[in-house]
Amino acid sequence: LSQPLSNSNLAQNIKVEDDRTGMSVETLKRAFSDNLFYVQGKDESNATLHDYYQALAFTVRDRLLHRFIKTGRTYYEENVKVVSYLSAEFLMGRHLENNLISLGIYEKMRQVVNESGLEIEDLIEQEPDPGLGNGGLGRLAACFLDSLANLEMPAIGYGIRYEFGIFHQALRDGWQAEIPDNWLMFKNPWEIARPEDAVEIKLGGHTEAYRDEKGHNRVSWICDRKVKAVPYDTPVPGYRTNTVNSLRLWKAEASEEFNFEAFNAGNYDRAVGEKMSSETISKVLYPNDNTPQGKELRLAQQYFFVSASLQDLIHIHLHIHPDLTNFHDRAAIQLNDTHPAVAVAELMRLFVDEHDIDWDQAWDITQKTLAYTNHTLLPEALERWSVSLFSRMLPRHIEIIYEINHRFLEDIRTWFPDDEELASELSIIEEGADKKVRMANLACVGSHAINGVAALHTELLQKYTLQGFAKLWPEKFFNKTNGVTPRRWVLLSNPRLAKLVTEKTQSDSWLKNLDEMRVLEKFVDDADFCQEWRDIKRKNKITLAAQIKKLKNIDVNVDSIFDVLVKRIHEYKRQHLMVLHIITLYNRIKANPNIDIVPRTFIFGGKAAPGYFMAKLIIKFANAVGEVVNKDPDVRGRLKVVFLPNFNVSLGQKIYPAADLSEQISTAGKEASGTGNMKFAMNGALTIGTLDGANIEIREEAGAENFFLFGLTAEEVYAMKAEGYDPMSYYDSNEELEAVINRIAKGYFSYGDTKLFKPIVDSLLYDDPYMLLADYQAYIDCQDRVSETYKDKDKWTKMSILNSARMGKFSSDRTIKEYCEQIWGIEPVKIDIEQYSQ
Ligand code: B1H
Repeated sequence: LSQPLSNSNLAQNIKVEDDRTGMSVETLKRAFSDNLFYVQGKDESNATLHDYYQALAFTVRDRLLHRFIKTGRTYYEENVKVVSYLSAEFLMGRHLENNLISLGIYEKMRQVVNESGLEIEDLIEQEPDPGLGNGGLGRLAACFLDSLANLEMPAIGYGIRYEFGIFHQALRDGWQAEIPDNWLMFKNPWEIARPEDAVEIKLGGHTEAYRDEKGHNRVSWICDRKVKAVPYDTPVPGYRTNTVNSLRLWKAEASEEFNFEAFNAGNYDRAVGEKMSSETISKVLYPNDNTPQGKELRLAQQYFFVSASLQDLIHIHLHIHPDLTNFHDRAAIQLNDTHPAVAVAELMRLFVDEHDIDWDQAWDITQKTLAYTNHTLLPEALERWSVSLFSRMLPRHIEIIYEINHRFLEDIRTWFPDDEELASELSIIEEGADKKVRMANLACVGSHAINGVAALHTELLQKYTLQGFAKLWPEKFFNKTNGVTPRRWVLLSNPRLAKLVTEKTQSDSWLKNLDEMRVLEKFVDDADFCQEWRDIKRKNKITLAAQIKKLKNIDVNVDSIFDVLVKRIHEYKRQHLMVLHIITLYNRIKANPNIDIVPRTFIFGGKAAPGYFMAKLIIKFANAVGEVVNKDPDVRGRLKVVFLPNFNVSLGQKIYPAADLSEQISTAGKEASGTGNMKFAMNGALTIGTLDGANIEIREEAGAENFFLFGLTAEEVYAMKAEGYDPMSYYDSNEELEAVINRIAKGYFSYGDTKLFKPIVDSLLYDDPYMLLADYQAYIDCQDRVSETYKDKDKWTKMSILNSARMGKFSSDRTIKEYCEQIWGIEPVKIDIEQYSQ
């Protein structure tokens, strides 16, 4: 999977050798059995697979630690500027395999494990997939941390150590069932608790004005609750570098002080109750993607991790510097969406109330420090907190927000004297019976940089969602097209492809510079290479087929098109459009059982938010159609439908490399970027997609002739909506579509029950907010072109190679370099290990 360290041309600067750091097979072997004995308290006679996993994990962790410690010390001693990535989600995926490849000891460890009569893959499978995120936004944060360490950039990730991550999805009778994800049940070998760095977080209460000894008017916040935030650090290594950055996640615990008070008052019950209610703050990840949950506890989570992280940063700064006036020169803080946007108010509170900096200077430092990434165009996804809830929980912050808003609107009224409409559009407070704090407006006003996550998305943000701000401060706006890490998404998930690329490029440096994959272009007419390329895809499909057999007991044809749609379930992502295509093909077969059809395996995966009725019904719909299609003898195995349960990072690693066709079929203008689209294309899948999000840029890079494009453009969608969109007219004028809808409506996929899928049918016919019917025929025609093309093996192979070869732009390394240069002002820092080990 990866070359031994000594053979790598990237590893020359890693030279450390002692009992806990040594990389020789002999040392690794000794460490492995030592850890089994002394950490797990087991030996070969009674160790479980999980014990072996733990022993292996600790063996690897030991080898990260000196780099980890040295990295932190270097940042501190050299007093460098560090970027903090604040995110409510980090969807890291399994650590063990990634850490093995980062250190370059995968093959040696395989040997060590084999000598114990075990397979390293079986131990890797023992690690729970840490699901501390919902989907693309959380996974992006993880790819960014990987790239930051790979590029040797000083960085820290700050988030929440949820005790329960995203739920485990089971499918029962085709319906989603949610099972709690108790990922910390066994010890987590990758985290190190740092209780000595705990900070106090205040909540609730009221504020009081007072005059300080210098005669200044000040405000103090008298809270009615305190919780303790305890940090847990997880090492984040770069690929073959000495840099090991930190992901610092906060766990909520009862504050000793408050507990003690209740306890002393003889109120043991209250003390215990308080402890439990404090700990609920970091108990569970809210499982919504692209729709915020306006729950009190969610706001508490946001404030909790933001306050803890900012206090931590200020504390570190004051260790080195006499005051905070140069804070922005040493810290860049990125807000991953508005989930941490309360940072604007909290940083002001810390500066003004706690550190006695005057308002204007505090505001200047705040703006220079913060930057905001927007991830969505869906209006319903923009976070707005009710002022009354906000005031109850954060009474000082609401005052600060009103003050920020007051000063901001005064400026607006000076610059645009007669434009009250502009003032009310830009106001951080939405007026009305139930006043709201608009978190996106707060983030825009408090940041020096605002960015979207793909070219189209940034354009639409400036034109619509944030147009007032874009007109006011055009210089604040940036586009930073997303990317994904080729370490996890090519090397780890597709070792066969990685090996071929390394052979052909005669180096593994493409993993650090994905543009080097372009070299593959020169092999597109090399018949042997093309055969190798097909063999790899086929082997990956066989591996996935085995997984499908294991999980679903369905036999699939590995020579069929693996047509894949995996992502969170959402109406705008249009999973049900793919189901309409399946039914279309099914109808063609039913009408003419001998019809010539290119065999397809339709693979779905994705979780629905537990409270999202339509999304859950779409899961049931895909499963119900699959059940009918899979068992109909007329189909003769030419179509198979598989819904893989519990799509997550580790399942993704098995799916992307086995896909022939990547479905990226959101309504144009709805998907901010997408990142799965990039993972598929890197692994040689061809995309069928709309002109949405990063699809547009993927098509530009791959070449229009290597991309299956269909559907309305974003502008056409808006225009059609403005004119009055009538989905029924498509149904009335398209026989194939009519037959599809009728089959659903008549209960063919629901044992005659015409009610079950009525919400889907009605939504499509009478409303169709995501315009499936408008795009239906274009999609079907495009799918017919896909099938035709697939018959021409040489052509398909060539298109596949060119897709992989041309995805260099979508390495998160490129994205991170742009953020570092244009937004954060961060530069690489070399970590010298030799010096440390003496
Ligand atoms: C994305 C979210 C999101 N955009 C709210 N917005 C959440 C919003 O728990 N919440 O409240 C959770 C997630 N997630 C995704 O971000 C976009 O839909 C993708 O298009 C994009 O690729 C990804 C990363 O930028």
